[in-house]
Amino acid sequence: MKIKSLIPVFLLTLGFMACNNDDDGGNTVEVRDVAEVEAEDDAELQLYLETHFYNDEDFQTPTEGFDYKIVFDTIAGENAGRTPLADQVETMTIDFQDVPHKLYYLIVRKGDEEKGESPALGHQVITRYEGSLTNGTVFDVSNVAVPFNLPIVNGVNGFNYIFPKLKTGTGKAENPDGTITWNQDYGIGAVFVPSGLGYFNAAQSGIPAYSPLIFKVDLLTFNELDVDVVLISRTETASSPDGIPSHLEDVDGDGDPRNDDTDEDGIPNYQDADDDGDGILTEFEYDADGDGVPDDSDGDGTPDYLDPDNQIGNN
Ligand SMILES: [Ca+2]
Ligand SMILES: [Ca+2]
Ligand SMILES: [Ca+2]
Ligand SMILES: [Ca+2]
Repeated sequence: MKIKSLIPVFLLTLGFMACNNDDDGGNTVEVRDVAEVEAEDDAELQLYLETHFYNDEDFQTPTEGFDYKIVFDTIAGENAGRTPLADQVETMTIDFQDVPHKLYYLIVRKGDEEKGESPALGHQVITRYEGSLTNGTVFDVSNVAVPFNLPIVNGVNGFNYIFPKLKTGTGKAENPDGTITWNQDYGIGAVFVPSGLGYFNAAQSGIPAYSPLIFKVDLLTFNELDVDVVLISRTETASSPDGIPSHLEDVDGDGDPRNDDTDEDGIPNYQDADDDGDGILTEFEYDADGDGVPDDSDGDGTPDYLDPDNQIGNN
């Protein structure tokens, strides 16, 4: 009797937890039509951009102690004459499930024009950031520098695209107390992300399903990555870097290494330790003669590591 009566309670509890599970996996609600959601999100973002401004005057003439943080506010009252973000943002178009999505971004400070460099998808960026909803609610923030490996996979795809638009600054200085101060010339920007390039129908902690997202970022610096893996069983992989930085494994040069998969095995080259699938690891085919130039043994213009016809003993 006791056990029987416990079962429905147990099931009820599980059901409740599933409904309120807002941990990493997200709480997935009904999947809506992507184009329909995109249109709603774009309208919401446009409205936000038309009715809000940022503290551009503070950045133009910084007062002592200015923290170089972007502040958005509503155009109203004493701020009625401020320039709407809509007049200052630029756009790019990124597909989600074959539906073009408009991403709006704001360059507040590009970075150092002479010494600064722009990262690509494939780099690890070191950034401070803040993520919020269009109602201003902040769901995530880091005021200390943290690393993100680009491209972000299974996260906010829209977050990736602001960084290549910015440049780094001239570096940092260590203070007598051991803390770091970044020179005030690194890139600062924001990106306005439709939910299709965010979490779409998967609610997260502090983020309802189908929420457009806003991220403010500081691009402090970036590093090269080399993240290739080999399959050691059907479900397990082992790290096996191939010596080619991820951002240089963008074979078609479109700025995104996720769509370059020479052997079409579903693993893009930047994660695949054997790009052409010929059984010889890229690290042994790339520059076997060590002259710093990728080898092309049969001279057909396709380097050996991307050329399955061309392997040792098959020249
Ligand atoms: Ca690599
Ligand atoms: Ca590519
Ligand atoms: Ca592959
Ligand atoms: Ca190979």
